[in-house]
Amino acid sequence: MIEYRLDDMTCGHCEKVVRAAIAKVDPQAQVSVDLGAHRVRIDSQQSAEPFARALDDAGYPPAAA
Ligand SMILES: [Cu+2]
Repeated sequence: MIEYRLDDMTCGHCEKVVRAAIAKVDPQAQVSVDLGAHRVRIDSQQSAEPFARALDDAGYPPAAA
C-alpha cells in the first residue's frame, strides 16, 4: 500500500487529474482519495517511485503521508 499527501489536491478536478496520472502508471491500481485530508492511497503491485514521479509531473508533488 502506497500513501501520499498531495497538498495541492483540493477539488474534484484535482482528483480526476491525480487518478488519471496513477492509472497511466498502473491501470489496475486500486485508488482511494480523501480530498479533505489531501491524501491518496494506491494499492498496486508496482513500486512507489513511478507513482511519485507521475504525480509530480501532473502538478501534484507528493509528500510522505
Ligand atoms: Cu482542484
